[in-house]
Amino acid sequence: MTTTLERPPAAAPEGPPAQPRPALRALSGVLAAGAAVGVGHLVAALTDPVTSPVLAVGSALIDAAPTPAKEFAVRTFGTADKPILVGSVGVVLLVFAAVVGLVAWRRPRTAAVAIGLLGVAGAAAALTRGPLTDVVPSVVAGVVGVLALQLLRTRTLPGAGPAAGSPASATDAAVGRSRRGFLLALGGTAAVAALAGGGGFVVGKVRDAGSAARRALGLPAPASAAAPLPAGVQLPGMTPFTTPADAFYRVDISLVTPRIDASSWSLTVDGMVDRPVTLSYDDLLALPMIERDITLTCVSNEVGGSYVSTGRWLGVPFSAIIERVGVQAGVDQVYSYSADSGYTCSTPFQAVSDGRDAMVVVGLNGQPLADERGYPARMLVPGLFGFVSATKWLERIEFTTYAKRTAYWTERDWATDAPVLTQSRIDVPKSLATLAKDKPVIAGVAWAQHRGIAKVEIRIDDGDWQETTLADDGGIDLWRQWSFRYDGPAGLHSAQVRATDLDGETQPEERTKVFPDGARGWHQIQFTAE
Ligand SMILES: Nc1nc2c(c(=O)[nH]1)N[C@H]1C(S)=C(S)[C@@H](COP(=O)(O)O)O[C@H]1N2
Ligand SMILES: [Mo]
Repeated sequence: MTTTLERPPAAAPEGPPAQPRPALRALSGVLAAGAAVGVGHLVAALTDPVTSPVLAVGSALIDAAPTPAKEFAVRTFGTADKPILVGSVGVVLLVFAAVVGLVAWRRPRTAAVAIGLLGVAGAAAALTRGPLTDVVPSVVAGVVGVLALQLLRTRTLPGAGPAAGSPASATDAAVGRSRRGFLLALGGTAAVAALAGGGGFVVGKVRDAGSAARRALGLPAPASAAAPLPAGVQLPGMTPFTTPADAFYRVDISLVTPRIDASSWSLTVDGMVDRPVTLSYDDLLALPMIERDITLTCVSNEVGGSYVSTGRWLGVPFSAIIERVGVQAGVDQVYSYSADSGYTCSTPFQAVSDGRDAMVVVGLNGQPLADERGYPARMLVPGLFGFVSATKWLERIEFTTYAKRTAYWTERDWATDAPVLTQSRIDVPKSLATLAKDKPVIAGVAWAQHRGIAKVEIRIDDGDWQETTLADDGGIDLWRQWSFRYDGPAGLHSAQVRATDLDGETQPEERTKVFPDGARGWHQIQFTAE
């Protein structure tokens, strides 16, 4: 009896259930997903920022992509193009959410499952890099998404659009009410998305400011200071000999810059050693330091590329660490662990024990390392590409063997043994630029760390190779600037450059890709002589 009376009189069973226009449905899906991601982001900001759902998925993609699409992945993801990756994940999410919104009124259960699956995807992604607790932001996001969509959907169901032929005046008021309710719910969902997402952003900024304050503490003076630098080539547009810290190239797999608290950080040195040790930041700073100018290069540097920089590094020499722990016979690999992203790295033991300036770095260009550069400490080994030597956010060094441990990039089929290749680059003029008549100088840099540059040659059009003038030498671990006075005819020309290292090896002409052990080939530009 009561049941029949409670049924709404006219509206229900005939025809399809009422639903908002497609644009509003799609918007509902997008806003529900937005609220989900926003709340997830806030929860992550308060715990561990990289567990934010979209970032967790992006990070998992970085790890997963290289095997099927190695070069592309590293060029696109393993490098500075992180916003592209995050943006792509965002676009996919947006489209997915819009489609979910479109079907939500007809297939509410499917839609709820689909939104929930987004949370599951985020949680699964977070688990690939972190502990079980890392799933929390994504799980919360999934729940928020399902609830938000449910709320929006139920706000419109009672006759949002009058069925064809129904008496308009009777339903108009109800329609107006439910439309207002729906729009209010839409606005509320949007507000949750914006406030939570914005809150997460602000929390992140506050954390950054905190880590900057800690950093102001300063560093000890080196026991062994760097030699004075050569004067270098002074030309407008020329690459400075020392790269300013904020202009240094950056390559890593960390989607969110790690912010490590040095006061609770420590570095463990263990493995096949007599006296394993764990050093606090203060312990590390108390050891005698060396300061050296060293050029660092990435294996992903394309011919003519910019993944090469030079800095004045301050750190503890590996020789001191090796002596302190007593490395045992049979060790052939230094296996280093990053505190972030599960990143690991293989370095030949020989390269840190043959007398070169391999070190655990704490400072760059007179300042403590910046967060993106590996604060509180990182490794650096002259003569090796960064991916086999320069672990940032260093937390453990294990002396071991290649038979026992395999590094992050080795698992993704990059070379295990990767000394830097000899490379050279034309920096002035820029390609397609004009060479001024009053100062027709072509110039650039060349590097072959730990072998040294013997000569740099240039070829104009199809002419003979001519030797350029090398700037003063800073040592074999540093790049070398070169310059060349152009006295040829006016008009459009090409210039090619090639370097020869002190072992007598000249860069080969044949181009190779960066995968698996670095790009070969000659850099070439076109320019117009006035
Ligand atoms: N923890 C961590 N360290 C890392 C990496 C990384 O992805 N994670 N990338 C390496 C690579 S490939 C290079 S080339 C150098 C780059 O150092 P930079 O970003 O300070 O220039 O860092 C190395 N150290
Ligand atoms: Mo690299």
